[in-house]
Amino acid sequence: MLSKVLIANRGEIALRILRACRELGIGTVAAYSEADRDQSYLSLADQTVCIGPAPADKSYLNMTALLSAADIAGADGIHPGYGFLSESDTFADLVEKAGLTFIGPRAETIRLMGDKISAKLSMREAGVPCIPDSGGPLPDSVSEAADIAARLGYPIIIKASAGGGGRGMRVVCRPEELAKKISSTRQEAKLAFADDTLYMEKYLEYPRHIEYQVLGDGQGHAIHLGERDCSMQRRNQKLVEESPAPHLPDDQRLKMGRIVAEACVRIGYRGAGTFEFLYENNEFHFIEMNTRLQVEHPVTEWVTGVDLVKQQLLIGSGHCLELDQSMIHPQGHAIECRINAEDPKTVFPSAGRITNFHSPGGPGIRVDSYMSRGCLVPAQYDSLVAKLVVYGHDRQSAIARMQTALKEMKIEGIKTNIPLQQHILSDPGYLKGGMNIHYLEQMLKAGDRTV
Ligand code: MV4
Repeated sequence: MLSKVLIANRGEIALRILRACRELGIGTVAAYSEADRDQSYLSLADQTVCIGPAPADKSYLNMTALLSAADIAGADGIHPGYGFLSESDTFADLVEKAGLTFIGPRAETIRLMGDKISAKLSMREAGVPCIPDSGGPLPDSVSEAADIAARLGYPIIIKASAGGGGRGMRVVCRPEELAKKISSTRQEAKLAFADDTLYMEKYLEYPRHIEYQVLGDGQGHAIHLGERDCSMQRRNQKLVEESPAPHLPDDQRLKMGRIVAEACVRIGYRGAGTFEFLYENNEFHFIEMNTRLQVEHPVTEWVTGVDLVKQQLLIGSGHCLELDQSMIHPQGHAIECRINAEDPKTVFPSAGRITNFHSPGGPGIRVDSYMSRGCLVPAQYDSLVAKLVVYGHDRQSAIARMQTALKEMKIEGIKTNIPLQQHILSDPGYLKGGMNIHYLEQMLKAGDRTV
């Protein structure tokens, strides 16, 4: 077993990882920036190390500082959480070269999936259904690109191969727009990712975003833990996630799970991962794989009963997967609302001191948060301050619980999106379930409200 893990992250996910380590008897080193020095979760760690000033590039993204901290503290593993360095193949490489364990996939797997063209090629080869695309990098010649677009049929979407998560993409509806949009996407990709490789896909207009959770041990075993519906999003920010995905036929749900687990075995996947799909006209289309733990992992934990962070730590310790597919039987329904520190009208981040915090409780309620009364929500980082997760024996009872919990939750001193979450949880479309990725933005526009 790993003996001491450095947590290269902050906030609720640092706390989540601390708790899992303690349960397994693994020592903990919490890395923190100057902006987080007074956070209460740090007191749960065996050791703490300041890794630099507030700006993320000087602290949570500072590979050298994190590696020195791990060295000084005597850690033998590093958990990157999500965001920050969690999908950096360079960091994973450096960690392993320093003789430590990176808790995540091998650096080559991160690299393979980070390049969206190679990710799709390898997944298509492994039998995962993908959206029709250019089959490789988009050629420099505009007329050749136009031929590919014509073959796919408009509308098409141009994406940066080094992008992902919604960055560096353009939808093209008519051939006249193609040349201009290719060149602007190329420019943006070069600037943002220092790589202007592009690819083209058929654009799906009204898909749902459904993703599959997987675990692999890199030793020939892999399982899936069902799916999550993450279609309730605004500006590429997920707001509500749930498992199982509403109105998805069971045979299809299971078939896609078998396909992704098999694909993980094929590529020797190690650790926790997520297959992102667009689901339209009763069909799944793979778009990307995330090679890390995700924000919304608790909904999967609740319906499957599997502690995903503990599994990551066991796999990182070199254990074979202790679970097999026959042990996974998702039950009931779980929903997560992301609670963000932001102005509900402008969606502008709202930092400051928490003057009062009341967390809801009772059966079927889980709150993952680093907040306490008097704590500081720094302006430098992601605005997520809490995840409110509920469980019910079915979707309807989970929704009732979430409505009650949202009313009970109190966060004072900063602005939050709790009013927006209450609005969503009483919206007829949400209550029906199965809305597409554009639904929320349309609903907010139609209601002429910005909360
Ligand atoms: C797409 C698409 C439609 N067609 N690809 C945006 C995030 C990134 N992970 C992929 N994205 C999309 N790719 C094709 N071929 C629509 C989106 C998309 C989206 C996807 C998932 C969740 C929210 C989204 C919001 C806008 C666009």
